[in-house]
Amino acid sequence: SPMENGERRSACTLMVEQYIAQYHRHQTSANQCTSILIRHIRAPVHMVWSLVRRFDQPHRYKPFICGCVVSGGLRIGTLRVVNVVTGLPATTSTERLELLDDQEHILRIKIIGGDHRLRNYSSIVTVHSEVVGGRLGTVVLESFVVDVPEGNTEEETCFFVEVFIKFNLAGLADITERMAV
Ligand code: A9S
Repeated sequence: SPMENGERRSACTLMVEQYIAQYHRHQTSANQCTSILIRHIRAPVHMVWSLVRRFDQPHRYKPFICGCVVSGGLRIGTLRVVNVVTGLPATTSTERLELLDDQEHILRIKIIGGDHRLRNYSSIVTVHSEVVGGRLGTVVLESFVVDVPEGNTEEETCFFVEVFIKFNLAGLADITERMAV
């Protein structure tokens, strides 16, 4: 019934709000922008996390990344240099693993270099189990904070980053939903 659906939806919204309050707090300074994207995936949380946690293999689901070289294991402080597909206004990005929590399913990274315009970019990805229509699924939350470059507005910067994150989350959903069937 519509009533039940309404109740279920608001219960999910409450959970997501709780995850955001708990895991997605960023310290932002002047001239930075921040936002969060939410993606529901019809695959179990362990499958989704198995891809997200691979800091050394972002190209498995990020469509604009074609390769990656890492400096060490999946430990805090490990750097990766990702190669960007041709046709974008960047070729590489150097990124640092800030947190990989296999219990709570949290990945934090920072971008520390590269020939692109994302300065002081920091992101948090968390994955959580949810039940949709009696099936086990996953909700992925990805939030970020980044400097607003000279000559851009906060809105433009957020939109730019959100486009890439949306494609990444779509790639993640595609692959894990195919693994799940
Ligand atoms: O890959 C991510 O987690 C998120 C983003 C926003 C990555 C963006 C990007 O890799 C490009 C796609 C190349 C766009 C970087 C670091 C800079 C860009 O300009």
